[in-house]
Amino acid sequence: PGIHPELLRERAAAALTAARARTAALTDAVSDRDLTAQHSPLMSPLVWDLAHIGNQEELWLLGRVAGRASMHPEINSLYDAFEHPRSERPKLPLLGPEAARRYAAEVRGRVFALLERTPLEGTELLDQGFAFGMIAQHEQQHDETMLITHQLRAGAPVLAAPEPDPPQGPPPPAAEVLVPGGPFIMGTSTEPWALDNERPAHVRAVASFWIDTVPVTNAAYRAFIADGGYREPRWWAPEGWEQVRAHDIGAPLFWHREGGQWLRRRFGVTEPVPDEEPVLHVSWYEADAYARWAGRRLPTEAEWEKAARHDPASGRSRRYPWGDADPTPAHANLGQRHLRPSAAGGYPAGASPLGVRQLIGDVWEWTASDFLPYPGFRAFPYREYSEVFFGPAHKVLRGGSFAVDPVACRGTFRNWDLPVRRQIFSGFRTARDV
Ligand code: AVJ
Ligand code: FE
Repeated sequence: PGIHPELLRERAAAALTAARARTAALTDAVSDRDLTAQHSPLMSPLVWDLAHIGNQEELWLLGRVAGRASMHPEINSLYDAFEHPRSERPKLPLLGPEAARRYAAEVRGRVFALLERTPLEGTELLDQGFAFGMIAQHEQQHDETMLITHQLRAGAPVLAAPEPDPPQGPPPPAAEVLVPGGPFIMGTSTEPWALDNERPAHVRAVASFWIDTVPVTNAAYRAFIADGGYREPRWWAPEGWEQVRAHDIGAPLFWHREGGQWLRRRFGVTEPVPDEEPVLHVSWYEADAYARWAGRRLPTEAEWEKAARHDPASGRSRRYPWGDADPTPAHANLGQRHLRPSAAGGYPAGASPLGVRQLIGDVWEWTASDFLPYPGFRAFPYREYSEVFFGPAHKVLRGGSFAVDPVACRGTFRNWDLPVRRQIFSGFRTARDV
């Protein structure tokens, strides 16, 4: 039974509109000078993300779907992420803030007209509104990237959001959960807007393992620091140890010590590091070293997904840990409703069938696994989304952070990055063999 075409159209329009509201909030919050400045060589100027969002939307929806010629062919190469590394983007003849806003708005106006009269079926790209959903997810992904740029920006705070509630409901009964070994269904062949790397659904077996009920907290991570974790090469992968020594790293990014206390800077505010919050802004190497110090290890990607989706009662894999229903604020901390992760131990309504908590939202969780294609993978609709990143250079992150919009978050969603990266909203949980 297909979804009613008008409902699909409404969903696509709502997803595009929500993404643009977030883009506007992130880019209207700062001056033109801040939009064109480079706040870190790791990031693009915000004004690049803004026009890149419009350009990808133009290329895919007006170009590939509607078959129209480029509005401004000369700018396409400026906004091709593969032609210019982030560190060089400020030197490009980019559209200025007003021109970038106007361009993105003009594309959007034409896209809404297209959506009105395009059947959401007939081709793989249009099926169930996929191309429109892909573009809404792309914009939300860049909104998270822009939020990372905001976090790296110096100066007074410009963003605000309510604090998350303290944990609601009963605390988890135990610190770790036993996930029984055996096969489960990993990935998806039915989720309409799932991206190519999440496909196809396939059977994967894992051995029984224990996994942390909640992500590793700042308090737990501080014990690793206090125990000299950053001074002990035996806990570290060789490249991680090299990074620690070369950059004199001794704590997560944005932490510093003052008067015997750990403080951290968060969107322009300095505050004591909160004990019960999941640790944030750690590299894969830091996560891996902590786990080794704790006598544990990172979960593999398959273990993470089995813990998150497998329902032992039915043998099915769920869309989310709590079931197939779309996320609500009771399930998970998503969508930049807050500017930080929620304390560990909340969201009982978002628990998996076995009782694992906060798998979705709060912090991206590093896994032990390299980013690799599933058996039967097919690049769609372009090789540069996933395929060119497959291999041992990138590690997989799962679950999504507080900065991920629900449209770009599912039990099957896969993120990836270099193991040295720590400006992303990354944390982790640990596991152990039985
Ligand atoms: C999936 C988050 C790794 O931002 O590099 C954005 C998403 N791809 N534009 C990224 C993406 C093309 C991608 N990540
Ligand atoms: Fe992009």
